[in-house]
Amino acid sequence: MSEYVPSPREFVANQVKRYEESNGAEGTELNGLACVIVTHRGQKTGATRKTPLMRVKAGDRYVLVASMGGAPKNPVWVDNLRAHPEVTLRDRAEVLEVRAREVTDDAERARFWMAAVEAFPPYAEYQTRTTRKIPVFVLEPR
Ligand code: F42
Repeated sequence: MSEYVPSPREFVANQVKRYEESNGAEGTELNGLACVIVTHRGQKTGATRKTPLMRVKAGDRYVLVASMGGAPKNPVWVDNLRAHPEVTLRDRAEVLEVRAREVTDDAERARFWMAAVEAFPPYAEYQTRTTRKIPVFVLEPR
């Protein structure tokens, strides 16, 4: 495992620290809604990166939404997952070794998008803020 480089966003780096140090007992929510931590590999630096995301499940699958608050550009973790889809997902005390697959089929995406908005309603508003089609990934067993 390459060196972990924390997010330059202090709030994000702190949440990852609390979440992992408490083995998923603390730092697991944002505004009272559940979060997960995705550990992935930097596609430029090869560094280990850890990104908190809202916890979205569709059936037994986890779904990742690259909303970035509806910003015009994708978060760069999207580049990492596209280059290195083998990631680790932490959901509280559970840690899963999975593979991220970007969802391109419209019907499949609509199903996952519905689950995402149900889990975190602001996603719907974020999508109205940008012409960027917010990337959606589904995590599958390796
Ligand atoms: N972001 C979302 O997009 N969706 C969510 O559901 C979400 C939920 C959430 C909950 C709690 C919380 O604290 C944060 C949450 N966020 C959510 C924000 C999320 O954690 C990320 O901070 C945000 O999505 C931005 O991701 P980012 O990967 O763009 O992060 C930037 C700030 C970053 O870390 N940049 C680094 C830097 O030094 O500027 C580089 C990181 C990196 O991966 N570099 C790659 C490398 O090789 O090391 C190269 C990447 C490239 O292609 O440039």
